[in-house]
Amino acid sequence: GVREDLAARQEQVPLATIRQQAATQPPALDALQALQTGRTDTAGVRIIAEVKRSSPSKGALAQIADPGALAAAYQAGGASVISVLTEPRRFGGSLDDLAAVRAAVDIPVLRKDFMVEEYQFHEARAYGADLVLLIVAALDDAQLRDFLALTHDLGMNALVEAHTEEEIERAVAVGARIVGVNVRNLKTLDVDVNHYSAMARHLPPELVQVAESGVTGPDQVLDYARQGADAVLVGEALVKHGNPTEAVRSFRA
Ligand code: IGP
Repeated sequence: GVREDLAARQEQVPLATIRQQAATQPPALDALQALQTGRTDTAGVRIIAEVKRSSPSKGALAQIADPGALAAAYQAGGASVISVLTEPRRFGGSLDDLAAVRAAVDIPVLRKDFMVEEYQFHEARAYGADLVLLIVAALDDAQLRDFLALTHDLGMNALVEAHTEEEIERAVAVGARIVGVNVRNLKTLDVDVNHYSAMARHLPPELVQVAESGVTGPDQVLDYARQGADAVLVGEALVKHGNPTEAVRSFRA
């Protein structure tokens, strides 16, 4: 799994080397600012557009020959942030995908993976990420705190992902600035878009609020925006759409 893959990479590129590579990158872009909205203006909702080849629930979603071109097309449609799955086993992603996307866009890029060790944060930065994912359910409070501090030390931001009220509280308690509510239950993989409204009221207004998963079209984006989401993360619906620029544009309208 994730740990074995990580151990193999660390053997090839030791922590000291990857840290050095991270240090030679241009500074991370400000994803926090890119995702902040006026909130009363639902038309201002930001789109985090995802490069997603496959998923555990649906299998292969799309043949993505050129992830950089896809990301550039998302940016042309008005995406605020690009999310790139780098997890290889269940999502078909890679760090090469991250590097390709980084080279193709000049908006913030999210490394979407299961972050469980310090090494991965330096690696994210070395490959040009501006933002990383922290899944509350997968980390204890000490890890959340340490990883958030490390993320900020590296000049990046974290999208801290929660699914339950308790997880939202933990995210807030450790000082998350950007909190995502994933309406997909990661244990059952069930998607329930109505789950967002139940959770949204527990999100402090000063934090950037992100609705994740389950968007099939512009109506769902609007629905999340009306419930206070500053940004909406969309994967499947965008990779399956034939025209990614038009897709993002239509989701913002
Ligand atoms: C995107 P969708 O339903 O638009 O394809 O979902 C995104 O929310 C989903 O990819 C995701 C995810 C995750 C994937 C959210 N959190 C954590 C892997 C790990």
